[in-house]
Amino acid sequence: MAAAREPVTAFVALGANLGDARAAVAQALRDLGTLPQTQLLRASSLYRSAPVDSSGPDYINAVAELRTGLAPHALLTALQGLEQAAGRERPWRNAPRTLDLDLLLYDELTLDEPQLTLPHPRMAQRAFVLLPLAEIAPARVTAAQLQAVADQAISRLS
Ligand code: PH2
Ligand code: MG
Ligand code: MG
Repeated sequence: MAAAREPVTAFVALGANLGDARAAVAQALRDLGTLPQTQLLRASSLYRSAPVDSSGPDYINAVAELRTGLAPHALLTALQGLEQAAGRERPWRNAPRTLDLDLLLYDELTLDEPQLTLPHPRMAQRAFVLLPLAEIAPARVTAAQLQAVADQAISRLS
């Protein structure tokens, strides 16, 4: 067994636009808290957003804050396991999907590896990440960042 690590805070972006996307994102929020050595600290509201550099139906998006003792790559592998369990297929880049779980932030770590770049390299360009992140962790998002994505179509669901 891997040695225990000091738990850190991590943020995960959730998205889906195939099948019952709303149910898939809601279920994934619950599943995140069942990962080994991991607690769900906060979940944003669900948001409906128009596809950005993608196609198909509108997306359902959300952001979760985790406390986790998993190492970054172990957490990434666990997230990919949840995507697989939700029937994720990858026919082409940014294809419509049943579930996408992206690691946005892992403590204050910066990483630039083929498998994992932290912070997530495109998070600041995407309203569907910034709005739910600002809802649960306002200190992580600036007004200028929100202003820069203000033209992207997104609405918060009740
Ligand atoms: N994810 C993408 C590409 N485009 N657009 C929306 N609205 N929501 C997403 O989650 C999303 C996207 C790549 O992961
Ligand atoms: Mg993604
Ligand atoms: Mg992804």
